[in-house]
Amino acid sequence: MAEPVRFPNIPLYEGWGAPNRVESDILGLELIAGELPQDLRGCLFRCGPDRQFPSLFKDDIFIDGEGMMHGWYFRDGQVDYKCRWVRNERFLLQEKARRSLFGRYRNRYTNDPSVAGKDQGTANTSAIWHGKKLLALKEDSLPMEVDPYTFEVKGYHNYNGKVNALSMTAHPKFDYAKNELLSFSYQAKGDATTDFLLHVVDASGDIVHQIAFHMPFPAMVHDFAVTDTHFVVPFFPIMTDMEVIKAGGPYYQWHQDKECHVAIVPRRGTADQIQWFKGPACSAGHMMNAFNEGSMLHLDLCLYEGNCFAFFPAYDGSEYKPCPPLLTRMTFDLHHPEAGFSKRVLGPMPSEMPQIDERFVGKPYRYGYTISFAPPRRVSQLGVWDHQTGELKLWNPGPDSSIQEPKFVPRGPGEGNGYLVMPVNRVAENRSDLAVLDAQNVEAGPIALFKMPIRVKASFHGMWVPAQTMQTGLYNFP
Ligand code: V55
Ligand code: FE
Repeated sequence: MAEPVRFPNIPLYEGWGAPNRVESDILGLELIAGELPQDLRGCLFRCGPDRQFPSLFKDDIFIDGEGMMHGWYFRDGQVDYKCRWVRNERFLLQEKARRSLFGRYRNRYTNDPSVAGKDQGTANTSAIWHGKKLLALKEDSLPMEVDPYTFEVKGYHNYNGKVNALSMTAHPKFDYAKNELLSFSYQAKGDATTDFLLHVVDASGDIVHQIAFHMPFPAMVHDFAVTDTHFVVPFFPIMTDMEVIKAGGPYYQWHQDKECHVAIVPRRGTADQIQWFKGPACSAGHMMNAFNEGSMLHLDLCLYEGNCFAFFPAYDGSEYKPCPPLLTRMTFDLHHPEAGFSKRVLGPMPSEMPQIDERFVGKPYRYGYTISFAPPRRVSQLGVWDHQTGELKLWNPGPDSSIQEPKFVPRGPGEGNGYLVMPVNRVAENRSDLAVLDAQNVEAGPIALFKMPIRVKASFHGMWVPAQTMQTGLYNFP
């Protein structure tokens, strides 16, 4: 007999954060405002965590939880929705046991002894389409291939054994012009290792170039950036201590007295060409974009002047100091790595989950799209940053509402010419909407708004895949 399922009363599980645990199929979402643009055909894939069963510990954290895949299929003039758990080894073991068997976030030393040596990956962070495969991503594991229409698990994708790593990031970057995927692996040989690999993956899904080196410390590397010519990899002082995790502690700790290190290297370069830039401790989860300007390289990121993860404590027990994510431009002079880097805050509105018109990944660009926190910060708005004018335009989704990460969908030639598609949290109604906006006129509100009778609790990241791409595997944006 299994124990009854009881979720603890913790703030994380209150209101919108309550575990959802429901798989859904909705054929034809209700269109409650506007019209669906005729040229918007394809699928928005997203992935996020939910809780299959109550955590083994009472202090669960936001980024843990079993992966749930979401798909909004824009087809036949309607939008269909599907969500399914990623039925990986962890999920199936727990399903059988009717309880959680895996412990603290990434800490295998806190797992139930019955699952020693089993795969603890959650596949809960993003979904991408590349090399004719739909992949559910989690930075501590290899990409998990799932069926694009049923989300049935097909197994880990190891690039024909060429990946040389136990894990790959959930934040790869697309170079649509070359149909290349740029990716990386950190702690690539296991817990607390400093092994790092950069990968160039071609259109067929083959790894064609790698750069292997060691991080300055066993860092968390959630995201990175690329320019047309270079990889840019920040190592912030959030790191893993083997002794701490063996004792059952947190997988990551914040080290305010260590420096951040940024590695910059040509995309087809070698480890001996890496240039290192250093600066005082700060951190970021997410990068907006990076680009070259002569010998200068600019990196735009949602920067915290402190610890970006409140739930990963300081190593010395010092108190967490709140700091807002501010969109910041870091500038590196490739002729003077010894000079470190400069920082310029691009605007006062705290913002996260930065997105761009991905046709401009690595290039000088004008527009950025974020979840922005205008006061009162309880709710969020869509932010559209214009780096040319310095202007920030906002769309307020309405009372007791907030948005999830907006994805840009190209419509025609020219940067910013496209749609923004995002789930909207109708918090008071405990359900979601799916909004489609014109990226060039967000203040007008949605051009199509679909009502969802259910709640899409949290999906971190995802991707828009045009209908044609799902047939050919290739991206061919205007
Ligand atoms: C993040 C998210 C993760 C993770 C590590 O947003 C960092 C940052 C959803 O999983 O495992
Ligand atoms: Fe992320």
